[in-house]
Amino acid sequence: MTTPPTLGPADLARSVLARLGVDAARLDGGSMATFTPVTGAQIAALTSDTPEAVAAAVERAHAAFRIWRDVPAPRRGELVRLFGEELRAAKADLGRLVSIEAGKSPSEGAGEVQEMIDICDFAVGLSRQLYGLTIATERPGHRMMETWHPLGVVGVISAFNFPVAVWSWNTALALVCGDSVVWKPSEKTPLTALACEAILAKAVARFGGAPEGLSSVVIGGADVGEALVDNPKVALVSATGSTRMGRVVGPKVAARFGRTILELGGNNAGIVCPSADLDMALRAVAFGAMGTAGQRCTTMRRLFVHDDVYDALVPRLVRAYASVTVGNPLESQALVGPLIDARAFEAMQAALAAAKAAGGTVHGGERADIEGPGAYYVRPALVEMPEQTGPVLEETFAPILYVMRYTDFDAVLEAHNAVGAGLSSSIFTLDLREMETFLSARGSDCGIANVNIGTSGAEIGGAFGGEKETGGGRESGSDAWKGYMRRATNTVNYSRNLPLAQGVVFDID
Ligand code: UN1
Repeated sequence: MTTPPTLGPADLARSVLARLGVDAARLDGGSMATFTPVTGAQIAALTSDTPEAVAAAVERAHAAFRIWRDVPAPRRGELVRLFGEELRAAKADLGRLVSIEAGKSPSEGAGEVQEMIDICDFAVGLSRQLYGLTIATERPGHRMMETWHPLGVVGVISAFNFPVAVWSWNTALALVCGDSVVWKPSEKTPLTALACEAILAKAVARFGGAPEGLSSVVIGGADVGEALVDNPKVALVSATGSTRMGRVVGPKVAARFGRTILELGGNNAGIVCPSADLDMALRAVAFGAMGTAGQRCTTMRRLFVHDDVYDALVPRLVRAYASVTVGNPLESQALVGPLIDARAFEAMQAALAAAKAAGGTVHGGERADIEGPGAYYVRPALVEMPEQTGPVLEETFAPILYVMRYTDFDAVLEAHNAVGAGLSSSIFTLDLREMETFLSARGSDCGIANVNIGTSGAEIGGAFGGEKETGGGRESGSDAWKGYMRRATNTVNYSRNLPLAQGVVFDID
């Protein structure tokens, strides 16, 4: 057991913010109240930025970009290296603040900050590897190549559930790529954003000479987000949130020919095959479905279990659901913390009612009386469904796992892919044919397809994102950096002739 802190979460948040260098004067007097889901208590009342203030931040970011793009990329990487150092020093405090503001367990709060450190390390290496191709040309005495150039201002819109990591994935890459950043955090988690701003400011001060306005935070609701999305000087909008949000943001940015990286909803599934290691599947499903109180984009929401192993696995899962610890993440070792707010609770209850109406058998899902009426703790719900209908087809951002039987492998692949979202997926099997088929062109249609691990908890080294209604964007590792740069194809003629491509003749006297 950890020793209960003497301060309530609101006071604890304020002391952490002060330690991280956030000016206390910013926390009061505004009309944007922020709460901790841990107890429901108010922490702060921030002042929202106006759309004019957002425009001014974009102007400053654009001016900063024009300077930053000329700084050599490895030198830009040095700023990110320093940021990684500052994050290491701030890990405990920032992780704690994530737990207070988003309700994550201490281990998940710290894990989120670790993702930030990891992406910084990745981006530092990348700052010396922004490689372009050289390409064989059809013309003698010519050279063809690709060069990658900084893109401009990146607008980052992030969600409450990964309040700091997703920003860092974007920002660490954007900075080494020569871009500037304006960040609109979720209105549910602005304090962790202010903390990140303060931590980055320490790295900027040590770096010396970074242009003013290189990375900034704008606070507010939909109007603030819209001001970013509509601003033609924002070259790339990287937005994480619901598919509904993406349906608004995507067309708006496309209408001005801006670029987007959309990381939207997921309806991630696991398939447990007859040969699966059931002990392993049990643990993986438990973490994937109940971890972070079911509030990850990558949370496992559907589980298909083969008829042969259903009765060996599902009753054990039901017992794990009944015994998992739910509680105040600041004062206990509970694995499952609170839902973010009342709306999340209502959405969960509505989905469970719909599942029941569709013939589902619900285990768990009731509200847990922890920390009084302003906090929304629930028992995670496992729902045995006769088929994939109704709420099973939708993402409900809460800990609900719909479990279904299957008998035919091809049919289960069809069912797996028969939802709108396409983020993450996993299969539990020791059968090579099943595994390879799942990973093949006719297998999982998701951006992430795993074998013998769950759907969540991706490392930063891979490209993160998904297909279909998940939006198609990719962030963090692999070559996701290309989304933050513009590509130029260059053909250089070092001969004394001017041969035209495709053998075209155009002779003038
Ligand atoms: C998200 O939920 O928005 O794979 C991101 C994971 C984390 C990131 C999730 N690395 O679960």
